Amino acid sequence: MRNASASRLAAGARRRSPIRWRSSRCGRAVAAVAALAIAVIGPLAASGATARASSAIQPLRACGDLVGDYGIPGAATHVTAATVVPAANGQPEYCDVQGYVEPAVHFQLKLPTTTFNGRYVQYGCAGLCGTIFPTTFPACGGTPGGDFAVAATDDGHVGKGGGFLAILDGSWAANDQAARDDYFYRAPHVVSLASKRIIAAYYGSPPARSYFDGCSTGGREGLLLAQRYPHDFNGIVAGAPAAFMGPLNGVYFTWMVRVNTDARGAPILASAKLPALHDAVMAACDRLDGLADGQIDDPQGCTFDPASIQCPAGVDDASCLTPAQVDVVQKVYSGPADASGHRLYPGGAPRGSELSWDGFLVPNPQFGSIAPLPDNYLKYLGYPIGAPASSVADFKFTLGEFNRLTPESLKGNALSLDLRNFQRAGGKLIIWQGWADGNISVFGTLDYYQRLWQANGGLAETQQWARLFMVPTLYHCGLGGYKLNTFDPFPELVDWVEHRHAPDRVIASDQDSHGTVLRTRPVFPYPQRAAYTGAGSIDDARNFAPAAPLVPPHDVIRWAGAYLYSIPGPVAPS
Ligand SMILES: [Ca+2]
Repeated sequence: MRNASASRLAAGARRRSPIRWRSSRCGRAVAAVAALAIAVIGPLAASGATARASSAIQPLRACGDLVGDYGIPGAATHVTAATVVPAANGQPEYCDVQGYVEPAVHFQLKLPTTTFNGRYVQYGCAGLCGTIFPTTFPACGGTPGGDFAVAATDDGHVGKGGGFLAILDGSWAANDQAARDDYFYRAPHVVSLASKRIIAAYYGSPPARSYFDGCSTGGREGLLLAQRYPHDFNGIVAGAPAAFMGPLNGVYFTWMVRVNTDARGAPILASAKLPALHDAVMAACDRLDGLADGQIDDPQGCTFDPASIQCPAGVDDASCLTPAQVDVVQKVYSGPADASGHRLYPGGAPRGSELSWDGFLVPNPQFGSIAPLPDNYLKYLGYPIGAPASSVADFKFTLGEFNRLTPESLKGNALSLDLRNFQRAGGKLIIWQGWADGNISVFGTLDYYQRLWQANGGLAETQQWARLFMVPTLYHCGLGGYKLNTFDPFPELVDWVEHRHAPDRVIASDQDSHGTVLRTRPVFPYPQRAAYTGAGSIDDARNFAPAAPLVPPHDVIRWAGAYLYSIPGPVAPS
């Protein structure tokens, strides 16, 4: 009962899950690339954090005593269970707190019993949420990690199917505006209030530092928290943010499914075609960044035309594309538009991302496709309750239908450019995304970031508190990549918040299934690029230096939703 799209969308949550295929970067990658990273960028946050491990904060009361009611204004909270879980598998002993914020925002909060150092991290969810993904403790400091209290939430509802299937279900939202609002904008905020209150009850004071780390929907939540609840978190990681609520879930995903569906409902482009397509893109564009190294560092310079591998008449094999398949690929690259060419989303899939389309817009016989997510969104969440709904099969790509999604979309969009209160509060924001993300368009993230710095005093000024890292070859939320496949800027965020060391690079790596590092590369704050120094291994990050972009960024895109950036969404009453 797996679904590739769901699991890819859940990648942000899985990054912290004990069931994921690799352990959290905060532990593993610090170990894996520590020597390299220290050589390149100096000691990580780990050094300072380790020093504090000896001053761990001890609980004031028994774990089980946390069960009860907490009268938090606007966030009445009930802890229904609190039990001690012994240390195991590199995780410290902790008090496992389970509860909910009224009406139904369920959460799990893990409180280390002997290693807490005053830090709190809350993880984002994925897709339409509806389940609490398992969490692990980041090991940025303490031994064996666990100096953070960690929490996660289902965002206020339980999705059908459980696990990864739950995040595709929207039926809970059909007639429940409160549940919609919890998903759109309330749940992560009220869980932060509840967690801080419970932490204070357990240890005697609320956390000294609070962090949020999410990807995909979790990335949307991260941006939204910085915009609407600027005092909840000191530092936020927003990966591959699903910031365009209606335009993404209602239009973009629907487009990706529909352009690849023929009149009989069958897919036009099949999985078997993707390797040849990707190989052709690489042959055309790998060298554009100056190195033929199996990675396209920045696909913006790549203008590969899929017509260049069109099959001869009468041929349809894995080495080439039929004219209909060429048309699909062109529409996937260009992104949603109406019949007149008006963009209904700021971009499409980047060149280089082709292999990650399998199980997303290209149905995989074993894993399915993304289709259930936009279908559930259009049927159950996308329109005001009582208004006519739509579906993937019926949606019309018109400006009228686009605008009909706006009233509900505004509640969940994370597109405001006014982050002044977050900035004034000293908040630090890291946005990141893989350049080969075939699920959520990188061009929307770039569009938002340029609008953000243009509205906040320019790029250099904005980089004092908000930085973007674009990671070559990485897929959605770091669930693999065609070369570099591992990236996690969370330790750098902690270092930024606690030591005012603004991250001037984050190391990405290519790791095999055993965790062996095959390549490291620095990722510099966008729009800087990594340039080979000309000496030493191209698999070693030390041999790359920051350089100006080959072409200055012009990332603002003219599209139908440009008016959305100036409309702040609602906040939860307190
Ligand atoms: Ca290259």
